[in-house]
Amino acid sequence: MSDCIFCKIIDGDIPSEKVYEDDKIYVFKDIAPKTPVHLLMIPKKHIASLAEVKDDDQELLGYMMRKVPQIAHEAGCEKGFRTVINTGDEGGQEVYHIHIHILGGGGKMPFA
Ligand code: DGP
Repeated sequence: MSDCIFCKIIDGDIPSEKVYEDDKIYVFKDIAPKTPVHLLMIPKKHIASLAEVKDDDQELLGYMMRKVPQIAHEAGCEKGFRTVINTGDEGGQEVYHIHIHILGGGGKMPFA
């Protein structure tokens, strides 16, 4: 998706603070962190939102869920973390490339 800012982050056209990358996913620090640890996990495949996930994407989404605890732990969320997926205009979604917020590190816990 040429006009997607998260696709541009994956491609390196927009700078980001990467914390993890493999062939399927990219994880980076949120530009406006709500908690001491606030990461965004995105698939390299452009999927606009959770509402756009297809049957073929189930394995990828499962892979992301399996990676979340590992990456949260490595980021310092040993005592727990919150995951948030905002979906659609009324779900508070601002960027239409599906992403999982990973929030933790202490302090007041927002919804994101
Ligand atoms: P959401 O409302 O769920 O679509 O959250 C989008 C998040 O993406 C929001 O917390 C801010 C973050 N964000 C938006 N643009 C950028 C960017 O260019 N770089 C980084 N690191 N984060 C961004």
